[in-house]
Amino acid sequence: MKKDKSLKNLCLMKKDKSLKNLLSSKKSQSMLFGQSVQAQVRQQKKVSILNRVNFPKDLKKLSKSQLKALSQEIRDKIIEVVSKNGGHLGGPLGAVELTLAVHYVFNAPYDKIVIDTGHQSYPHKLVTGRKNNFHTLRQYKGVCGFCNIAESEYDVFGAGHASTAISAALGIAKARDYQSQKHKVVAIVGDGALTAGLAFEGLNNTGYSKTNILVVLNDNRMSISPNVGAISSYLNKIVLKPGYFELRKRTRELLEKIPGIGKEEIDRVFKVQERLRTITNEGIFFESMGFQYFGPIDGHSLDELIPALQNVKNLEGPVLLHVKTEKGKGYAFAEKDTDKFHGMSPFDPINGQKYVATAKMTYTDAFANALIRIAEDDKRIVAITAAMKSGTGLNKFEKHFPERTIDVGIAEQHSVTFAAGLAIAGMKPVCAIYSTFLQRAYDQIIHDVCLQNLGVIFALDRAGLVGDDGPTHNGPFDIAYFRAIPNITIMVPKDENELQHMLYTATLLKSPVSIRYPRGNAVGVGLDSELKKIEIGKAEVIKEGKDLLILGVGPILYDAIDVVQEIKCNATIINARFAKPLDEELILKHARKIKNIITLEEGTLNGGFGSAVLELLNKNKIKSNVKMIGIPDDFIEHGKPDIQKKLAGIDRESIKNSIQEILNRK
Ligand SMILES: Cc1ncc(C[n+]2csc(CCOP(=O)(O)OP(=O)(O)O)c2C)c(N)n1
Repeated sequence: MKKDKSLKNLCLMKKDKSLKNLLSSKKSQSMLFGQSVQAQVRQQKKVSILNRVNFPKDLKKLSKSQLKALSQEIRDKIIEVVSKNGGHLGGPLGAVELTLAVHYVFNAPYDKIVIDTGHQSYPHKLVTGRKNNFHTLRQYKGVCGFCNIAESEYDVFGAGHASTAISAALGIAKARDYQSQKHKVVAIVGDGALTAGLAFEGLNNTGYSKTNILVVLNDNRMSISPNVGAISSYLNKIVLKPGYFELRKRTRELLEKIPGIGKEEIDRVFKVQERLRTITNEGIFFESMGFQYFGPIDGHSLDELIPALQNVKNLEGPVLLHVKTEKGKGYAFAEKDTDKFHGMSPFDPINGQKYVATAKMTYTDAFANALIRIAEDDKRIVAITAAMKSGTGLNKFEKHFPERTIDVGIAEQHSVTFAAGLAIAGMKPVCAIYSTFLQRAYDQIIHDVCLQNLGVIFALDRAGLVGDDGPTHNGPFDIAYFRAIPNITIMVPKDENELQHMLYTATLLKSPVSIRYPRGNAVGVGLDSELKKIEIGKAEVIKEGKDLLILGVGPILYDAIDVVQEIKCNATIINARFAKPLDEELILKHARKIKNIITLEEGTLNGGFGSAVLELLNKNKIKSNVKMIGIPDDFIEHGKPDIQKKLAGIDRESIKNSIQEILNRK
């Protein structure tokens, strides 16, 4: 009671201060403990500017001080919604002023604002017509967590994977020029995204093309973990230039007042001054790439951002504006623990703690623990991540083997060829990459690893459907894309115990291996204390019955086991374990006896495990009733995993229906 009263007083005293200011101050956090964010937000609404802002045109009516107040409200809104729904936090909080300034200076949707990756697009969504639905963020049929062209004309280019913005923006700018249009094109890119080859390819082509385009580099020195690599070190050396653009603007105004000096002469003076400045400063890297470089400026100061953007808006050719921001800006917990607050499951905004503690073992944990065990004995093991150390569990591995943990940045392609180099020279590299992100490295997998039959292990986390992040992050394709390539062994563990044995087995091979496992909690079967070698291409018979043959890979088998028990179906269930090579002998033996067959996988049906079974049956002229259960030829939209599974037809109910349907076939 007493606490509540003091809280109330505090809020009244600080009525003019925003919720964010209150939350940012450590002292206030403890005093605020117990007051719901909703209550604080309600209080905010009394003077809400956000209430009056729906589209970028509304921003242009605001004064600078109103824009500053709006930044706070946007932060409050993001914290409120992400704390309930889960989502990205650090990136969006760090991009608030930058987003407002860009929309203040440019005229979207006429001008095209391309946002890289899109996880930091929440402020953009809030001021481009999606404020009233923002509470549905990442929910099924709700606002998407990334930019999505189907959602809004302000989302110029869809993303989710990093580093595409420069190339896409160049394409958009070129199309504008071909069609004699006049709008501006802006790409907003993070320093993390700049570590990808694709971003460099984009810079290279853009700088050379001389096209009118603005790249805004949002440099917060963070990827998900601290950013790594030479480009990151280079950017860190470039120091802020406070007040530079304001000074420039004032100088111009002064010069314009002097009689006899025309606009052209002033422009010329500024151009020469700019050239001298960029020749001597560290922006020389971008200058050498063909960009006019400006900055760095403080990305949280609207007083810096707005004049800077106005200044570069009408320049000819490729321009890069370097902006320094803080990830998690304005929310003390997110500022302090940037890695954790990059993306969050629902949490208490007052203390920053997640509501659901993950006490259960996840597949990621099982992978990391097994790799640590194996690496203790096998000194050849090197673990590679492409900027996803915590997501892949390699942060744990790094604690044991820092010198054998390598973060290459957002550089999946490089990571695979780098691994190929390690393998050819006697090491045993393990590329721990999400299924969806490995798509980027397909040629490297074929050309650099599989063609040379090198012992690289691909540990594919988040294989299958991932839930709220949606189709950009779903990983349904890996079984199919790997199946097409000679020499590779595709392992699909049904649980965490099999995962550890498969990983161990993979390290004993001298050829490429992919092991795929889903997001989230493992089945909970426990772990054998001894690591076992599994015979390559050997399936496991889980249960024998005469009416139905269920052939599956992965944890989805447990759903089938449950369903079969529930409906008392007399089925043979086989854990195929390997999508390649198949245990042909065992499958054929059962397929010759049982006509009704169901294949099961949490992967695409196009060319996946079920296809492999069909090809085998066809090759051996076995005529069966086959029903394939897997992800259909579609991109499954964002929503909770159970909704996604239902949409894809791989939930228990769908499995049950499929079994009943095939058994009822005449
Ligand atoms: C190809 C690819 N690999 C990995 C990721 C996972 N990922 C999402 S955001 C992010 C960090 C991006 O850093 P930056 O561009 O600097 O944006 P910030 O979050 O710092 O604002 C990473 C690695 C991704 N989205 N795409």
